Amino acid sequence: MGKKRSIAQEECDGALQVAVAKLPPSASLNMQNADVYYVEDFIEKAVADDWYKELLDLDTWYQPTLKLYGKSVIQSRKIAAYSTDPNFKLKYSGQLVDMHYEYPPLLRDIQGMVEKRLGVTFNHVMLNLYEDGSVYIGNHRDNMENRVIASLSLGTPRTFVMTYDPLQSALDSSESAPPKKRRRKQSNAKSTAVADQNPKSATPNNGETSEPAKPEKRVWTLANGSLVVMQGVTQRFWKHSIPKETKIKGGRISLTFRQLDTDNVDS
Ligand SMILES: O=C(O)CCC(=O)C(=O)O
Repeated sequence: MGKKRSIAQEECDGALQVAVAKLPPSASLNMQNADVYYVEDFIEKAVADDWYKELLDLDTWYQPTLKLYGKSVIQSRKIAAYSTDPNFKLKYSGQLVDMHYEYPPLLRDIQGMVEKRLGVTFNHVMLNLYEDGSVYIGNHRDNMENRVIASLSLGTPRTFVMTYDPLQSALDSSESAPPKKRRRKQSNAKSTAVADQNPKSATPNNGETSEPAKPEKRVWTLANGSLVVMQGVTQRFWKHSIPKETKIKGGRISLTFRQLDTDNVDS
């Protein structure tokens, strides 16, 4: 087993702040206790369409069976997983992921392009296939050992929801000041943030009424060809999801590039 460093140690030596350097400050979503970026036009739509079609033909897609409350459930999303290390293993919901070592040429090129543009390297990519709007991913947080996650969207736009839901341990170790005030529109994502768009997802209660505080949410549409980067302490404080949107008939593929700790096999 490899030694685990605390999040505080990682923050101190700056190891978590790896993708920021090459992203424009305007891409930052300025969320409290998070380091999240959104670039709507990371790649051209025509290119994204071509890549979507080619990746759809991969012969490595499969629908994992997950264990939920002791029952076997087939996940609605198909996935395909690749790693840069032939010995690399990963568990997802307790099940070993069907990991492939040799990247197909297109995937290798895409990862190389993302790495160059962000100034970071990745050792793993998980592709998620949402065949239509009935396919979704529930509210979850990624493995805390993920230092940086970059997610490229291809195909039909889907809604992305981030919900403030800090782990107690994160709150205990956080010496952070009161939440940052949300700044007005610095990127396209902010202009569609739910607080502006959807009255149901209210901002936190200011303590002046008797209503319970609602969790803070950020909601925006992941465009065809867009990139989301989540890094640093984000996973400790926020969950994320792609909800069902049954009216959507088109498909989407996300490519989630990660820097996983090779000593840690749980996703
Ligand atoms: O498809 C996406 O953009 C999100 C995927 C995701 O949440 C994950 O792989 O953890």
